[in-house]
Amino acid sequence: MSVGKVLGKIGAAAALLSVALADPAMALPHPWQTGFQPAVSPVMEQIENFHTELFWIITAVSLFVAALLVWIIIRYRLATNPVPSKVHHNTLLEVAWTIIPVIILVVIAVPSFKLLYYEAAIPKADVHLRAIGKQWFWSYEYPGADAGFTYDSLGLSDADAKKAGEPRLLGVDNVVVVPVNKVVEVETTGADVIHSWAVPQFGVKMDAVPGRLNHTWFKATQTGTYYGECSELCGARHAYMPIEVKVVSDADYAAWLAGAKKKYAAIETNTRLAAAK
Ligand SMILES: [Cu+2]
Repeated sequence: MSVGKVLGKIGAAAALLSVALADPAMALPHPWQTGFQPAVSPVMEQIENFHTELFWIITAVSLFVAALLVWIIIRYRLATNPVPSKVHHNTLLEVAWTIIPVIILVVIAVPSFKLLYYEAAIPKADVHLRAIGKQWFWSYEYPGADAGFTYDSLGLSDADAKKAGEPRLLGVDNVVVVPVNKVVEVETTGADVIHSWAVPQFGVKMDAVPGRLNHTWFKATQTGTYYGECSELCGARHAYMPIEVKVVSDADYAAWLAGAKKKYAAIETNTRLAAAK
């Protein structure tokens, strides 16, 4: 490969990266990505903050242990310390290396539990969505008097994704549509085996278990298209049941809802929840 070609590739990658960083709604995973995709919900923002806090604590502990190790290797090597110490008790030291890790664990536990409870306490929902995992696609239900329809959402083939301008293995035929800045309560269940409904930018990952109805929530703070994957190994085509969520304005949501009621009303579904058997 010529130098020009390599530079061209680097330029293209940098352009892709700058687009991804500038616009969370365009933030698809990209090669060499090490951080999260940009947060688009309050839960994901808090997950990121917690992750950053943990990162610094872990870094400090690792550097301290590594430095101690290097110091001991050098200071107490055979050449400088030919007669090993026979000391086998030091109460102060033992109390210190018990208490200090306990304090570090408590410092980690407090924000961890706060976040856990924040995720678990579902605020009053504006929109209810049911995601039913099936081998190997998702069915969605918009329950309630103002909606009341069901549809299947299948991953696109490579050729169809290309035609539709959708990313490979992430685009679907019938997307989930939700309004921006509204609390969406998601109920998940499985119709056959365990699946998991996950959208990283919302900080959502909830198992879809046959015979159970699990609850989670998100509030998307920016319009755009967000992607996820089934995140529980569910069989041969586990990697081919993506999730695509379009976050739109209230007006666009109302328009979509009206159209979806008509579009999906005529479709006979064979949704059979294990929970309802
Ligand atoms: Cu699955």
